[in-house]
Amino acid sequence: MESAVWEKVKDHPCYSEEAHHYYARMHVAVAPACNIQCNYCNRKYDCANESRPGVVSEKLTPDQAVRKVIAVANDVPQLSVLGIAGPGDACYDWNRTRTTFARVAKEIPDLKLCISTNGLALPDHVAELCDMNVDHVTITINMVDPEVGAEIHPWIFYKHRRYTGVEAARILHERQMLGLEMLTARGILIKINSVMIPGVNDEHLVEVNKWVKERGAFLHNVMPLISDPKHGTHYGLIGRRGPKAMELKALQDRLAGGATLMRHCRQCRADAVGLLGEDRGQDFTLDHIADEVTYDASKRNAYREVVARERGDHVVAKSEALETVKATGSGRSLLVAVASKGGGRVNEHFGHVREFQIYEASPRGISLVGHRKIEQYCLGGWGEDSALEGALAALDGIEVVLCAKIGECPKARLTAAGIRAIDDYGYEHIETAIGTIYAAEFGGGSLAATA
Ligand code: CLF
Ligand code: SF4
Repeated sequence: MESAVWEKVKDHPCYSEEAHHYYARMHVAVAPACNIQCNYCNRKYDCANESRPGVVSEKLTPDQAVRKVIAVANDVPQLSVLGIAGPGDACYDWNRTRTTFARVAKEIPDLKLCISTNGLALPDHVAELCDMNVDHVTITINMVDPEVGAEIHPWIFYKHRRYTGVEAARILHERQMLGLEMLTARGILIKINSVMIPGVNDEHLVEVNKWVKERGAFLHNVMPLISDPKHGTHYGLIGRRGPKAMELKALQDRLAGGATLMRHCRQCRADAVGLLGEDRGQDFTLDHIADEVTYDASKRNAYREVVARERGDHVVAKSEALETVKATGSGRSLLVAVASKGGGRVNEHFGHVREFQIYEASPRGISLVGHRKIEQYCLGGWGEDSALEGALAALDGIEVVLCAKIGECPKARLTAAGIRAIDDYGYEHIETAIGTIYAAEFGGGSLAATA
């Protein structure tokens, strides 16, 4: 990667898989209005228990948003990016987006600014995005064929008119491509988000991947449709299902070699705060924030120094682990579910896991290929049997679970399901642990202990 590009992505948890172990994002829900309808979206208000895009607990004015950003920056040293990602469209609700960014940039100049948009209004704001030093823009592109698009986006509102069906999808498509080309020509890094909707665009996303690669997209993030009748979305209500974890992985594997894939997305809420995969949004609702807040850079600065050292060690550990894997001479791949709460280490107890990071080890590398959410197994000292059943279902296709600690009972249940639970590498770098296990499995190395 060119050094100028690395400088832009090295602290961005979404644009760099490595950075996501160390750095956090926050979203402020300042842009509630939207100019299109997606069949997977219901901009529901006040539902704190759901984690999916478009859902927020409170919408903010730009003034409130600035206070919140300062409060989070003072308290969450990992914070490196401010994103505006709904619950509507950041480019359509432009005045609120622009005002918020301008005010935050004045208070905390080193915070990266990031937006997510459906692309319809994007070309109108490219010049201002460049002026505001926005280096990262996400465009949600689910189709390049308007016939497919009409099944996903029933209407758009454009130039004071409502359009429907294929005509609407054609306009949306043209505006998305125009915005993408304008931004890449100006050196802004573009991530494309695509929602994988089985039976609608799953096959078609191969074509989308080609188009966005040809137009210079930096990353392509294929996310699973989240669909449930309780969400009140069109797809939820008609019973359109999301893809299974292994179906998503199969499509992502097919796309390897095309536009570079992002595989660590957590489909954040529009008011998410914290490392990807954790959400501290409820700690920073307005009732937790003082009326007057002043930015104090000390915690963030101290944290950056620690991360710089940690990252150096991590790079060495990764390269040694890859050598260990290659030295086995095996061509096999191994899927491992890792319990981690950050820092790139195996540092979470099995009973506390809410999501596993999924790694694939093979002679090509040891890479994060996804995550699986589960219900927390241990609550208040007791293991919940139903949660364990859910975890077993979520671990479909996984051969090894790596965690800092696991009790005898869940370990035995995992073993009975054909999954080995290993807790001998607690607080090790993830790649070091996986490399050692891989060598023991396929290369005759010795393993500290296995279930
Ligand atoms: Fe937010 Fe999106 Fe910026 Fe990241 S999220 S606006 S690029 S700062 Fe990241 Fe969350 Fe996935 Fe988005 S994990 S949903 S990709
Ligand atoms: Fe919802 Fe975003 Fe689609 Fe608008 S563009 S309908 S906010 S998912």
